[in-house]
Amino acid sequence: MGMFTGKKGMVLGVANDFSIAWAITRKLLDEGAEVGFTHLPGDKMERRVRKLAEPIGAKLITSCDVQKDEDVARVFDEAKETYGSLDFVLHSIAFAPLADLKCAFVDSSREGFKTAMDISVFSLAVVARHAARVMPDGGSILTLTYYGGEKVVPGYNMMGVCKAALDASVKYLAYDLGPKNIRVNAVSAGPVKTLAASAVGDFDLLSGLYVAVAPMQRNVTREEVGGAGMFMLSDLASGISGEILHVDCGYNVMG
Ligand code: 0WD
Repeated sequence: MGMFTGKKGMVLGVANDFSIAWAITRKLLDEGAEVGFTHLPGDKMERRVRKLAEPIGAKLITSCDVQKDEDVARVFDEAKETYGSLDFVLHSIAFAPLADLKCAFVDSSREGFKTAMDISVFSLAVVARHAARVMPDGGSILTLTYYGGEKVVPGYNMMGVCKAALDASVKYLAYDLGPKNIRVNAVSAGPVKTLAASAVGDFDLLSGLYVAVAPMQRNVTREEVGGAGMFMLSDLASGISGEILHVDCGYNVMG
């Protein structure tokens, strides 16, 4: 019997099998979880997610643009119909327009900032609000953040400001939902090569920096981020809420 036997959850943010959300999902599946998925609207995005979700027998695969309140509400209505209730939700979503991601924060656009904050930060609050409706016995909500929200990481630009706001959101949501026995946490992952990462700065330069600076002198693996994410969603972490767990080979402790 696995740690997640009999437990059900929704995963938002699988783009392909390189996605951090997929690495966490695999660990959840290993432990016996039942998982439903959302994908961005559009045939291409749906096909990508179905390719991964159908072989594992996912009962719910549905579209969701987190910028639309009605989409998020519908996802959790469908989750209730499909699963009755949920034990966990993984929010592994971030976006900023490429032009704003690539330029210095000082030069970024107002529209780009609104979009990036809406998708990468506020969506966690909306997801948590609707997820809470289908977690009558409590639950665990996890998001993904990055050190660039704590300290300046050259090239992370606008997304660093978003992650700072996301980290604060985790703490306020943990406070809001704690009385319902719903935990809200984040895993702060070191660089992992994914679609989203390829849009951020110079990935090879950044991962080289981790090898040079991190106490463990290497980069974190996808599997390690997956395992830590699974842990935070599991009952083993039942006393942890409002936490930003660094899974970065120790990089964050260096001055
Ligand atoms: O090194 C890394 N890859 C790190 C990533 C280090 C630390 C943190 N993270 C974070 C990211 O900032 C993000 O919050 O992990 C999270 C997941 O990122 P990922 O796994 O690196 O990236 P990816 O596989 O691209 O998944 C992000 C997904 C989108 O994929 P694409 O690339 O197609 O945009 O976020 C989803 C989408 O599936 N997404 C949305 N979902 C719903 N509504 C929306 C939206 N409006 N926009 C993006």
